[in-house]
Amino acid sequence: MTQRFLFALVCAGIISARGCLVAAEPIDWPTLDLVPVVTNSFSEPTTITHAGDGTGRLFIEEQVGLIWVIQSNSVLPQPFLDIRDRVLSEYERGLLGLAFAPDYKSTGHFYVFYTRRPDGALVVSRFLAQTNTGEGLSDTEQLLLTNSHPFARHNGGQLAFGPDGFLYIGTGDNGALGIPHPAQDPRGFLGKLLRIDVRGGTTSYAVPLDNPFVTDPNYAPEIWALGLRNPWRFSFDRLTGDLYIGDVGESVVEEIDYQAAGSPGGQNYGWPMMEAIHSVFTEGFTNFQSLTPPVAWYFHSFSLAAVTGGYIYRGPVEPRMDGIYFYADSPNGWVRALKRNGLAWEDQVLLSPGTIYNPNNLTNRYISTFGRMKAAVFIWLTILGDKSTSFVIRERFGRQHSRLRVELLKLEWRP
Ligand SMILES: [Ca+2]
Repeated sequence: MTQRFLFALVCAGIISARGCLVAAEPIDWPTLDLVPVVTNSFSEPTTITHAGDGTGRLFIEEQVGLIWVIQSNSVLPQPFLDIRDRVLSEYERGLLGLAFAPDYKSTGHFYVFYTRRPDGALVVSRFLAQTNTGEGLSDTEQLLLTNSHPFARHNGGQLAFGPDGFLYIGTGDNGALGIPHPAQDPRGFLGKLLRIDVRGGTTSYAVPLDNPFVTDPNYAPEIWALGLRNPWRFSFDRLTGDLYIGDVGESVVEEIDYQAAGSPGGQNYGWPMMEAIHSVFTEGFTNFQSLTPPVAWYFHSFSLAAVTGGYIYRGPVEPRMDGIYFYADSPNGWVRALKRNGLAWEDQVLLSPGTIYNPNNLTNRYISTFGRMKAAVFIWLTILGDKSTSFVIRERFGRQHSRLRVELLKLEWRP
């Protein structure tokens, strides 16, 4: 590894950002509160999103294969979609992603990511919602993409439409080493960010002509970026179109990857050769300059840690909240803020486990996922009843501990 690359890595990080670049004015970080949205408890929530149709509905996806609707702060009695008959839900597997088409209001199209029965393969499908009732129709499934995924770990699962109107899909590396490693295999879909064009709505999908590897016969043309381990939540800044990826680390470091709006794609985020500035499996690999390091990372001496990627807050009301990327560590229960300040990235823990919303004064909780609707950012907080088996959610997905409550909370600022 070259000195220059090392310097670039260190300067991009949280700890040394101020030391490497001349920072702008210090960031005036907000003081956060967490406000309950509904009193209902949910089971293994994986996704919080909205349809962009102006109805104000929040959609809550449960790992087992259900999608619920929250409207006016109450949960509707009937699920929006029930596909438990085809979802394999165990460990990290299940119904993991949901994205509504940008033209959902006129087409009724929405997309889900799940692991299927019985083999656990990754599936991305299109469904149709009934326009009069707004109910998703489970018998309208149109399979777009599948990929074998023999192990239960590292499925990825995020779906999101980019500002370019294309559907982005985050896949995990399957949790097993191999040659080539899945995340570096140019032909395979695992450990990648994929980008497809589903706008036709009738054919399965098309590959955008400006995908980075579309003319390279060695690559699957759907690949937008590679070298990811388990991108548990990526999101676009709805103002700028910048992309943030929370990539769950092995046992030492967790990271946030970044891609500026207008990027041509093709980034290699480094797994399994590197994670953050930490070398992992480098045998036979020398081209470290070709890797894109994260913009933020945190080391942990404890083995239980897993980043949960979140969202950028954009809203006119509170300037201190604007432009902050909120993310979390699921088993450690804190909420963290990342913000670009001039050329530097600054990072701050805004809610530590000691101050997090915790009416029962329990110490064991995790944050499984984030959501956003307009000028609001939401999190799931799971409060557990026992501490001894507090596995990382993506490692065990809550199958081995008793939980007292799973709460949907909104991030608010204290004036
Ligand atoms: Ca990486």
